[in-house]
Amino acid sequence: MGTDGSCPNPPRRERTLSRGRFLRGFGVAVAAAVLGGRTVHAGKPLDVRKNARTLSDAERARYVRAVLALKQKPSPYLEGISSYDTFTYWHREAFDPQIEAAYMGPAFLPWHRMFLLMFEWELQSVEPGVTIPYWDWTVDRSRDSYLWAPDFMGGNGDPAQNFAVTTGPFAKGRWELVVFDDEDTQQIPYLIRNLAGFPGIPDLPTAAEVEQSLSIEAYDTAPWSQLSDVTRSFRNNLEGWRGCVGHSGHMGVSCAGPSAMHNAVHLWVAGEFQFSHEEDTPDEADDDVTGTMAADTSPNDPVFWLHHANIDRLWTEWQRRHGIHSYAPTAGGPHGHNLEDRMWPYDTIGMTVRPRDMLDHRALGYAYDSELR
Ligand code: CU1
Repeated sequence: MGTDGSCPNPPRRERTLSRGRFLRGFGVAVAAAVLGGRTVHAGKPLDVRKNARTLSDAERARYVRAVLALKQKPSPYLEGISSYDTFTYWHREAFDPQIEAAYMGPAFLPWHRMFLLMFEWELQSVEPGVTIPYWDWTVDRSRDSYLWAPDFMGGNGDPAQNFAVTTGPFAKGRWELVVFDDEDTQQIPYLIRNLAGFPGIPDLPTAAEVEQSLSIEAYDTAPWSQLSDVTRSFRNNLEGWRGCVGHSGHMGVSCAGPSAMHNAVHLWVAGEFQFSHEEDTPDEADDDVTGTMAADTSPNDPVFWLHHANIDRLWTEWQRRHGIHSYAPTAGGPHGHNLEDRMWPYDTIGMTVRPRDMLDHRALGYAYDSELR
């Protein structure tokens, strides 16, 4: 985890061995061409994703109910795991150095667009009509925001309990984490948050930073990674890598940070702290621990979806200004990141999902309230 203050999801690590162990338990249960059936929305009104701060009490309750239900619902895609945890699992595996499907490259935005859409379909399977709300962190930027209320995402972690979240629907004892990072030796089965407690990230990104990001003309630039020039690559600017050096491709990129934009939001929520063991022995020093949102398994924290809905919304705004079909590259990017490449894991469940298929969000059946005003 990003204890060096640079990256919420540190690049390049070896996890192939234990990944195999994890996979064996699941197997692929369903191979359905889901996208083909779901993208045809002719005549159907658009699903509207709303600013979370505008939800009524009933809408907030319905959203929370849907999320909780997915933790009980068996996965339609993988055996032996809940619908909810399927997404956490896919997200973690996307960091496999052999896969690199979701971050640190041009597909960051289209990959997550599909990820959110599939999560939304699952939500709608238990609560028809529900949509993922978005968290505009340029406006709702305090630790006292409505977001952290006990009827929504639940509160900050309790410092007396190693920053366990103890309030709200996703509190310790009510919301159990089961998918962990392979390198996570502690495997703490509850949410951890230390809001605004990450070194170097006291505040969430500002509206001015968002505006700067949206003004960048090119979607992305070579070398199509964390190394892409953040003054010229909208994607890398928004993803939030800063001060990265090294070689693109496998191994060898390190980022001095400080993280910005998307990455910074992950770290701001997660925070960092010293985990205190109940019975410390002299040879067992306290470890530096980061919160749930800093891990490869960050979807374990349900605020992940609200954050990424906002990121997706910012992409729609960039597309409105710079052209909906602006995407790069068509070739020369990492596998899975070129316009026509099939993206993992969707290809493993019989779906053909390419960045090209993700460009027009309205054709996918949804819009944001901010673009309909
Ligand atoms: Cu993210």
